Amino acid sequence: MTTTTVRTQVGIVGAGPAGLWLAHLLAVAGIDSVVLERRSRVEIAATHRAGILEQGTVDLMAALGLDARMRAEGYAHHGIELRVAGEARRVDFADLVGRAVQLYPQQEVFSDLADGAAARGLDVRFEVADVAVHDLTSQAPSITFTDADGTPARLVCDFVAGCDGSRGIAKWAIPENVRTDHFREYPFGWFGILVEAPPSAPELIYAASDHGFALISQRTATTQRMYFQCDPTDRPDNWDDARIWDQLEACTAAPGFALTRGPIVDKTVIPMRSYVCEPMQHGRLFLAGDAGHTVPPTGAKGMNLAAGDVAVLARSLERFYRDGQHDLLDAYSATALARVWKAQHFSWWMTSMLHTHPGASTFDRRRQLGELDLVTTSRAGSTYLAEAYTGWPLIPTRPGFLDPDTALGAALASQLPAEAVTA
Ligand code: RFL
Ligand code: PHB
Repeated sequence: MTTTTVRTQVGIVGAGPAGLWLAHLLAVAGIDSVVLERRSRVEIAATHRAGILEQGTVDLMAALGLDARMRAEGYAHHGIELRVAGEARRVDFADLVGRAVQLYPQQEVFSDLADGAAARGLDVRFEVADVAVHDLTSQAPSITFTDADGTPARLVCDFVAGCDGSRGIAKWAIPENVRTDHFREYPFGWFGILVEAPPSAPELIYAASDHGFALISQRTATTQRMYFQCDPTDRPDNWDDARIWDQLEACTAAPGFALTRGPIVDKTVIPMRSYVCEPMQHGRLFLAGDAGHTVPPTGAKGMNLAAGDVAVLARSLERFYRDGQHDLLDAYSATALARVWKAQHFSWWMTSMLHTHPGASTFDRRRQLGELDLVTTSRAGSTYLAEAYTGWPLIPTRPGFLDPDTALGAALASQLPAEAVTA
C-alpha cells in the first residue's frame, strides 16, 4: 500500500487537553498543525479525570473563545474545606489571594476543545495507529502512522510536540544518556467513584482522618465525584457499595455532616505517582503535559500544568516563525520546568500532609496534625495553599516574554504583567 505524505509546521501527538490547546494556540499565532490521536473521540469524552481548573486555565479557555459552556455549566469555587479529624477548616481563596478555581470536568473541556477545533478547521485525526517519531535532531522530523481507514501515512513537519500523556511514546525518543527520569511512587492509591446524587457540600472537602484520606468533589447538580485512600493494588470489585459508603463516612465524619448517597455508577483505582522527564525537549521534539510529568491528583494540578506548558511552547514557536529567533525554544524545557517543579512540590506536599502513611509512627501522625493545624490557622500558611491551589501564571510574567502586539499576545493578555500590556 502506498504511503500518503502530509506536510505541516507542527506535528502534535495526542489530542488530550495539552495537544488540543496547543493546536488552538498555534492557530491563533497563524501556525499550522496536525494532531494525531490513538483513541476515538467518544472514548476520550467518556474517560473520567480532572475536575478543577485554575484561574489561569479558565483564562486560557476564554482567550480561545471556548469558555461559554464552562461558565454556564461549571461552578466557580472560592475556597476549599480541609477537614482535620472531624473539624472543618475552610481555606478562603477569595479572601487570601482574591482568586478562584472552576469545577468543570476534563471531559467537558475536551469536548469544548474538540468542537472548537472542528469549528476552526483544525486537522485533528482520531483513531490513528502505529504512531512513531523520526529524525528529531534533523531540520525535517517526521511522524509515521496508520490513518483511521488503514492507510499508512507520513507527516513531515518542522517540529514535533509530544502531548501523548503519561503512557505515550514521545518521551522515549529522548536518548537515555541525556534524559533523567525523576520518579516517586506512593504507597497508597485513590479509590474513585461517581455517584448519582445531589452534592453533599458546596465546595470540595479534603478530609484527613485516622481512617485515611477522602476527597468529596462534585460534578453537576445530579452527579458527584468522591475518592478515598486505598491500597494501590486494590481492585474495584473488592468493594461493594455498602463498604464504600462505610469508608467514606468514616473518613469524613463531622458533627452535623452526612454524605448524600445515591447509586454508584463508576468505580476505579488510581495509582499515585510523581514523575518528571528532564529535559522536556530534544532536537525538534518538545514534550508537554502528562507526557513530560505527572503529579498525584491531590493538588488538582495535572491538567493545569499542561495548560502552562503549551502556552510557553506556543509562544516559543510563534517567536521562531515570526522573528526567526530560537532563544525561547532553546529555553522551553527550563521555562516549563520552573513551573512544573513548583507544582510537583505542592502536589507532593498536599499528598504527604493529608494521607495516612502505612507504618507511620505516633510522632509522624502528631507532626502531620500539627502541620494541618498550622496551615489552617496561620494566614501565611493558608495563603501559600490558596496561592498554589488557584495557580501560578501560565507563562513567565517577565515583560517581553509574550509580545502584546501579536495575535497570541493579545489572546493571552490576561497572563501578561501590567507593565507588558501598557509598554
Ligand atoms: P492526556 O489527557 O493523557 O492526553 C494524552 C493523549 O495522548 C493519546 N496518546 C496517543 N496518541 C497517539 N499515539 C500514541 N502513541 C499515543 N499515546 C497516547 C492518549 O490517547 C490521550 O488522548 O494528557 P494531557 O493532554 O497532557 O492532559 C493531562 C491531564 O489529562 C491530566 O494531567 C489530568 O487528568 C490530571 N488530573 C487533574 N488535573 C487537574 O488539573 N485538575 C484536577 O482536578 C485533576 N484531577 C487528574 C485528576 C487525573 C486523575 N487521574 C485519573 C489520573 C483526577 C484524577 C482521578
Ligand atoms: C476531581 O473533582 O476529580 C478532583 C478534584 C480535586 C482534586 C482531584 C480530583 O484534587
